[in-house]
Amino acid sequence: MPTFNMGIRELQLGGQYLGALRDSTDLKGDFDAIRGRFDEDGYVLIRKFHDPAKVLNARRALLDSLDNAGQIDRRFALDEGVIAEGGRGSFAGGAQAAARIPSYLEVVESPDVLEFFANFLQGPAITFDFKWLRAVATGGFTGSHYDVVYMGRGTLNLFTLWTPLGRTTYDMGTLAILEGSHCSERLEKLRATYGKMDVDRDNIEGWFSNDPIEVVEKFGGRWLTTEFEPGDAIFFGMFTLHGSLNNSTNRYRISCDTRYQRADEPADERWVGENPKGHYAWNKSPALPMEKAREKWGV
Ligand SMILES: O=C(O)CCC(=O)C(=O)O
Repeated sequence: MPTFNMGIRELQLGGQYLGALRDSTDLKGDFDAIRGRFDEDGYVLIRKFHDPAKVLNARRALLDSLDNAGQIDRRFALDEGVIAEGGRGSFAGGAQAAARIPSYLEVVESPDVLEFFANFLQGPAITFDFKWLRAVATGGFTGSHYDVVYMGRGTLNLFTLWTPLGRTTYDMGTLAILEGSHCSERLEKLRATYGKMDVDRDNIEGWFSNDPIEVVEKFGGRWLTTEFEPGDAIFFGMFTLHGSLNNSTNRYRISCDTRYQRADEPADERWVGENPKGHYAWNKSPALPMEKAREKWGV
C-alpha cells in the first residue's frame, strides 16, 4: 500500500491511520438521503457535483493568472501547473482579482450549487462573498482544524464545499477528514474548548495539530481521503475535523473552499459584502500558540 505525507507524518493508505472517504454520488437528487448521510458521516462526497467542463475552464483561468505572476514553469504545458523555481503558490480571498474570475464564480456560485444547498437546507441558500482559493506548492498542507474557529459568528448551520480545480491525486495534497469527528463523544471536550475559539477575538493559532497520528490516538477514527477528478467535490460542517495531505509533487494543487448557509439565518459579517473585511485582528500581533492553549484546555 502506498504511503503519503500528512503534516509531520507519513501514513499508509489502508492502514491504521488513513482510509477512504465514503462516496455518496448515488444519493444525488435524494435530499433526505443526503441529509441522513451528512448526519451519519459529517461530510458528503459527490463525484461530478459540478460540471467538469466549467471546473476546467476555471482551472485554465487560474493557471493563466499564476503564469502572469511568473509562478508556472513554462517548460511544461500550462495545464500541468508545474511550479516555477521559487514558486510559492498563492492564496486569494475576498475581493482579490483571482477570486473574482467569472469562470471561477460560475463554478462555486452557479445556480445549480445554490439550488443544491437550498434543497439540502430546505430554504433559500446564500454563499459567502469571500472565497478561499488556493494554489498549494510543494510541501504545502493544511493542519487539522474545525472551520468554526474561522467563521463561527453567524449560523453554525454552515457548510464548507471543497472543490479541487482539476484532477487532484493523493500526492498533490487531497482533503482529509477525521472519521466520526462531527459527532463523536470523544471529541466533546474539543468542541467545548477549541471549538469555542474565534481566531479574531482570541488571536489564537487556527490549526489544532500538524500531527495526524496524535489526533487519531486522542480521538479515535482514521483520516479519510480520496483522489478527485474535475467536478468532484465534498462538503462538510463546522465541527468536522479536517486537514489535508501534503503536496509532494512539483505541481500546484489548485482548489477552493466556499461556504453556504440558509439565507434567513445570520451570516458571519467578516465574509459577506462587496469587499468582505475578513480576518481583521488575527495574527496582527503574535497569535497564542495552539500548544499553550491545549495545555490549558487539557486536550
Ligand atoms: O485546501 C486545504 O488545504 C484546506 C481546506 C480547508 O481547510 C477547508 O476547506 O476548510
